[in-house]
Amino acid sequence: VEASIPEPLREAWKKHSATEFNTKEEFEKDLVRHIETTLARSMYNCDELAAYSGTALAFRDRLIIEWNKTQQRQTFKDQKRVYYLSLEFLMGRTLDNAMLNVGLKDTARDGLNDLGFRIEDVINQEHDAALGNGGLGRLAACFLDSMATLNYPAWGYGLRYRYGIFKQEIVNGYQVEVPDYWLDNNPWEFPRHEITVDIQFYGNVKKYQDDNGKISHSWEDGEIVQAIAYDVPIPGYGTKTTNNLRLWSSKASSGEFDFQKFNAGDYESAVADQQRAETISAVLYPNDNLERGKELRLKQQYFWCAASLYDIVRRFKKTKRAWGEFSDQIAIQLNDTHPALAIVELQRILIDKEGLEWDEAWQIVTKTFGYTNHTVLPEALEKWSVPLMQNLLPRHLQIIYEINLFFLQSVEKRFPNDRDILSRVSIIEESHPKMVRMAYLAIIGSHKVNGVAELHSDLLKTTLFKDFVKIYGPDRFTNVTNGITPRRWLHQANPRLSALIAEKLGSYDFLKDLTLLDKIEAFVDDKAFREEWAVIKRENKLRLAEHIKATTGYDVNPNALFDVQVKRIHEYKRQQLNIFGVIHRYLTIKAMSAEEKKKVVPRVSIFGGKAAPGYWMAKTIIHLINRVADVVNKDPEIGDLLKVIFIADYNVSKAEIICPASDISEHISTAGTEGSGTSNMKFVLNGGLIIGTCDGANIEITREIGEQNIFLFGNLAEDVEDLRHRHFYGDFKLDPQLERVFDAIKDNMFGDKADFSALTSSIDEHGDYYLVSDDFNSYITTHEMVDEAFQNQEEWLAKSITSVARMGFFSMDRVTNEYADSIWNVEPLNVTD
Ligand code: C3B
Repeated sequence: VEASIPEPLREAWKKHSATEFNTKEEFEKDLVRHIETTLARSMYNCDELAAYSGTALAFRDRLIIEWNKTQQRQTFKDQKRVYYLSLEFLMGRTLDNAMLNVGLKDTARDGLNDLGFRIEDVINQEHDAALGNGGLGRLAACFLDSMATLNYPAWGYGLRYRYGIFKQEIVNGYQVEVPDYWLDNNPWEFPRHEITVDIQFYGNVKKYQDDNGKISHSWEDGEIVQAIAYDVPIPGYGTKTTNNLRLWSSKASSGEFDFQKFNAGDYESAVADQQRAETISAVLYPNDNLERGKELRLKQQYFWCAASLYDIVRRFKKTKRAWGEFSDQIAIQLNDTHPALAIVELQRILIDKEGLEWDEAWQIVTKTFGYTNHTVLPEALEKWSVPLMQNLLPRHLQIIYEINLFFLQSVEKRFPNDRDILSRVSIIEESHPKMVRMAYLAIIGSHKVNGVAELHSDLLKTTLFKDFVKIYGPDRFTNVTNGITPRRWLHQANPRLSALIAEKLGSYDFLKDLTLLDKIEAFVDDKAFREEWAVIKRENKLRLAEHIKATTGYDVNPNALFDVQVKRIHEYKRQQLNIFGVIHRYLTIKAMSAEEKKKVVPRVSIFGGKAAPGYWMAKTIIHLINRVADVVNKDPEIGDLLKVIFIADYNVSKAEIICPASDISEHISTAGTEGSGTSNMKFVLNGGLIIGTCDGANIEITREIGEQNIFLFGNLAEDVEDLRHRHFYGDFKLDPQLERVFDAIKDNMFGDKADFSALTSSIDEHGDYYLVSDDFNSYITTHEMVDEAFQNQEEWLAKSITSVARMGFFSMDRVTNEYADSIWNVEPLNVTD
């Protein structure tokens, strides 16, 4: 359908085209209009939530005007585009970020003030958009911010979950999960009821032969579910570019299926079908670094891949280009293997729907896709059972077998004498049932595979994907070390530090080129600057102390050393090591004389993070932290010397309060297990020091900021296998100081020891897979060094300033440019008007 207005009538349109507010007056006008009309409220009936909604709507108008222009510009210029496929986008709040990115936060502050509101209260009304679990989802959100800021023509594609990650409550020290229904009052999405795609499941494959003997396949019958697009505008910082995040929502198809049932008078069953269809996009799976192989999850993956590819292909076909140009126009990045089916789906579209030959299609496919691996943990690597896939996606399974056949034939040709290699690299694992190895499919179907930090990418090449390096050569594998957006993680989270830096550097240009931060190193000895730096840290600690008081009831001393570990709870991230260290500290202080106690550096140990609902060990760790907090915080012998805090429901907006308030933060995964980590970067960028293992991006952070500015401890990745081996053969003695900790736990000091026996026995009886005991001594010794360093506040400050100055490398903008150059081959779009 031609929906474009004929040329002669366009003058009338242009005359009335929507305009953007720029001044305080104009903002107030838009705000009041939205409150009085869109929201049907008035000055007699306007609470902070209504003020939030009105402000959000006013800014949304601005975003959508720029969104429209950006999309027109991108269509007109018709350059190569990037599509970022991610099952998770952990966006957090939007309003504050939108105000800062379009440069109108001060205008809004003044306007809201005139109308009776404080901007902070208004901002705090917003519900986080929490469509992700942790690092992987937050990285996708940082990508969107950077791609828009750097003017790349780029879209994100994801799922519009009705329920994001659950809300965590702590009841009697236990985690309780509460559903997060977040869509009420969400002004940031635009339903596109006109953009729908029918997605097929189940059914069977028929083979046809035409008069020339050519074979074709057709996927028939089964059931159809409809995908509806919801668009979220993504404004860049200091640019007019406003990109798009398209999220798909599922609905029953309005096609023949229900009609048959309606006609048969089967209303109830028709409604049940409707509900079944809607469950596809109902809920985000709450596992971080863990795959469970549930059919509904596979449905989600295919639903989202198929809808996104249909959309991408439709847009490409409008340009009337030849298929051979597809990969010159389109780059698709796979955020982990979750979207690996997109590879198969594109091949299916090209051969079954568009009639291309296999080889031509496969060339297009492999030139289009890039695959990012985020973890080497075996339990996180996706495998789907062949029978399950056969039932749900019969044609796709055929194509996977075909891809595998051609691949294995080529391998056999190259390595005719290597029998084993074929079974090792086969996409199909010969187990019972057989499994489809999604990572292998992703490698074979992409032209580039990258890890997310140097160590991680090296480990991929030497362990997990070793055979593929042999087959394809080392050039297919590369590293792009992760980063974070300085807009949210410095400017928005820590406005005073950002302002201080801007004052010294003469502008906020560092927010667009973070390497400019190096200029603040010149001020490291400037007394006034140092003082301001210290004041800002103190105020950020006070803000966190208020949050702690309001949410836990505990008072914490802002002069104490704030020691923070916030991230998903996982054995490999070793929150257990931290809490055992806290118990060690507690026992040590309790054994001290009054004189000795005077020398203790007061500490607040702060934890936060969610455990996957079915991950019992992680839940046990949360329970232990809360029990220790109960005992320690109420012990009169301890007073201010030690406090233990568990912050419930850690999320993006809480991270914005926590990151600027740390003195030291913990990034203490067993060496070789953390892909990169990104909160390590957030803490250092906010002037906190870190204690960490030689793992993930910690290693590159050390290289950038200097070893004298970081507290490293523990065994190295290269020694892990050996150590585990020794445990396995019983050549192992529990660290004596850890034994003292375990004795306290087994003495019921923190409640019934039985509650924690699985946790302690995993270490002292069952092989200590995460090497807690092996690293315990060096961990507590290093913490003693932290205490000592903290007593010299002047040196501590110098470390803090120097580290921030050297963090330029970890900007997401550097990351995005590296992907653009070395994987996507796309150029930013020149935004001149
Ligand atoms: C995470 C990794 O665990 C982190 O080390 C890494 O920084 C981020 O991805 C981003 O690259 N990750 C995750 O959050 N979920 C997974 N399923 C796998 C990795």
